[in-house]
Amino acid sequence: MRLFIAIEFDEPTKTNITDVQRKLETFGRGRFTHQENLHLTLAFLGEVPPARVAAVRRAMDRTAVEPMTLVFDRTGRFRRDGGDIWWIGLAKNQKLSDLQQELTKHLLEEDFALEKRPFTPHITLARQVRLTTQPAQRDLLPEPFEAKVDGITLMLSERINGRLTYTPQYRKKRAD
Ligand code: 2AM
Repeated sequence: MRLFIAIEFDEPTKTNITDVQRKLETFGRGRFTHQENLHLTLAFLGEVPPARVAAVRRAMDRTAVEPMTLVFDRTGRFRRDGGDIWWIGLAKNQKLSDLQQELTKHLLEEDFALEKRPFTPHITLARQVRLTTQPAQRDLLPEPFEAKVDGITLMLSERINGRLTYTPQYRKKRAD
């Protein structure tokens, strides 16, 4: 099973993100993330045998999810030969960094091999993007918006009839 742990968003937040996608679309072409797939990845597990799902759940259960508010305040791109990846990013958030670090620690304690690359919180808006004009930040995101974090979700990633589909496997709610 291809698994990752992510923060899901409510519908108003997804609408705010798709508004940014629609603006980006006016500058060129790309493969845009479907609205239902928009999420923020905290940990990417890759291929995991089904028998290890219980260990992932234990790691999630040991991780305290404090109430927090995310602020989306920037857009950017990762340059790629086949077309760039465009993303929306977050203002620095200590609670989010702590959450990601605590989750990572508990996953390592359960013997999951995680990549050691630094955490760059972002939501992928589109891949293989080729733009005819470069937008200014204010063209895509005229003003920041916020989202509350409700919990963390273990997601299964698979292709169903050629469509990338994420299916929640387990949710750990935030502490109240
Ligand atoms: P991306 O959007 O930047 O590609 C499901 O694939 C989720 O896991 C996506 O959020 C994706 O981030 C992330 N992901 C995929 N491969 C990853 C990797 N090797 N390391 C970290 N995150 C990864």
